Amino acid sequence: MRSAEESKRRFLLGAGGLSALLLAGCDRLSETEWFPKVLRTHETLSRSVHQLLGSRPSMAQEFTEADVSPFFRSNGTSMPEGEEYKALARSGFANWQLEVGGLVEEPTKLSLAELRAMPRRTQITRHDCVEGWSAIGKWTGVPLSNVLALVKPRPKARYVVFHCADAMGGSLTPEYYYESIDMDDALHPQTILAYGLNGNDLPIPNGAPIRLRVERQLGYKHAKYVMRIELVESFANIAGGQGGYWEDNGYQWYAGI
Ligand SMILES: Nc1nc2c(c(=O)[nH]1)N[C@H]1C(S)=C(S)[C@@H](COP(=O)(O)O)O[C@H]1N2
Ligand SMILES: [Mo]
Repeated sequence: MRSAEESKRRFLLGAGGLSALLLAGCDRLSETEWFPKVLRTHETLSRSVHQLLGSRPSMAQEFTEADVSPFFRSNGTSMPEGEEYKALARSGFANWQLEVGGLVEEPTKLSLAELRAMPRRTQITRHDCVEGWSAIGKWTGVPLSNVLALVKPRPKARYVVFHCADAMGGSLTPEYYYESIDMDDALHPQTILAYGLNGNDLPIPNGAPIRLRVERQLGYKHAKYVMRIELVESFANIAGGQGGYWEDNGYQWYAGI
């Protein structure tokens, strides 16, 4: 069995900054019997810490034009492999359609032009990657809440899953990048499907034609190359069952900043 100290270290490594900060002062907790057991369900603890203290901030900080980073680097996939995506990219995504389905009354497909015609929001925010870099960008897109209003989520829908175009390397059967958020983040005003970065079309290295911005969470939650959105009651039966590609590889599901 893992020692309590080891469990705590692992948790701190995986947790968002705030939970880490809070738990840093919790040495005595780690000596109690129940603490290591709770740690086995990292996600539950991380989430309940946030809920208990009401610490999911209401809005992520927004910045000014002067703060925008001169270059917004790319991380992870910078060009999805696969002919289907490449063909879409060649057409300037004119033939691309976002599929929205799952637990909704009215599943639909939306073209880029249709998304651009919907209400839009522009926000200047800081992106924090767990690998240790940050960048400030100006994002423009359609609030996810507007897209959800269109398809009418069924009462059972609890999570929104984003299925991406890029297969991650290293295995025989392709594992596509995916991510998920709960309804609280899905309906949040700063949660947008971004098609613009710094006043231009979203570049391919940053997720064209659309990528998720979910500003109260860390970089890996911001799914790029989103092809399909699925509303679900549980993500237990999707890929590794942990709610995201990196989550299936040990990262926290709730990656609060
Ligand atoms: N589809 C997809 N989305 C992704 C990734 C990826 O590899 N594929 N990388 C994630 C990570 S770890 C980060 S930090 C951000 C990077 O966004 P950027 O390329 O615009 O910097 O995208 C996230 N979303
Ligand atoms: Mo990241």
